[in-house]
Amino acid sequence: MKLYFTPGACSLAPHIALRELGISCELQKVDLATHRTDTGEDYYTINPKGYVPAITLDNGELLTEVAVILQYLADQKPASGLSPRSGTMDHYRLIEWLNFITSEIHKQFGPMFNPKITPEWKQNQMNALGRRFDYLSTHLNNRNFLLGDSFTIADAYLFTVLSWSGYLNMDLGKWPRIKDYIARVAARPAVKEAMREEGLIK
Ligand SMILES: N[C@@H](CCC(=O)N[C@@H](CS)C(=O)NCC(=O)O)C(=O)O
Repeated sequence: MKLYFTPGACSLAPHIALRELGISCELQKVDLATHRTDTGEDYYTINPKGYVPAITLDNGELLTEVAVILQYLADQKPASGLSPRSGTMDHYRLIEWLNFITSEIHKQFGPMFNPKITPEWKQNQMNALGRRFDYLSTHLNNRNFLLGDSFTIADAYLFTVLSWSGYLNMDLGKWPRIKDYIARVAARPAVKEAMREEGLIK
């Protein structure tokens, strides 16, 4: 298996999941500015969507979309508990979170990295994210992780997108529970390993 990633991008979520699951996987870095891998390949020839993450499976198939890759990885080690058993209410909750993170948080962050963003647009995005953070903060009131006491693939994804608040110098002071959550996930050995490997921490 090979994971195509860009340091600190949403591909960090499957990278964390791989580490948490103890699945060995080749890593291939992609430069999103040039859409070339660090071995010089045109990334569009590998993933026509042009974005990370993508994984190539041992049978040569390509799988994309963070939320789907995460579920695929967790299904390789069902006993890990990184995803509740299919058909249970907890599993639907997990999917509910994955969809919320991808559409309501991940994609609201995107424009914040656009160098052409206007102050008004930025404020709009910040307001939208702020409403999501309010919701998250209430949810995390009495829980260590999204589904309760156990870390799941949804936490790998949520942590990854929330970590972008650091690069953007966003003030999370209004949401201390979110700051605590980020610190809690960041302290996990597998998360540290993945971040170290991507050169995000020493
Ligand atoms: N729908 C995709 C979105 C992935 C995505 O937004 N990837 C970003 C990095 S976080 C990217 O590669 N952007 C560069 C591009 O679109 O060319 C998913 O959920 O995997």
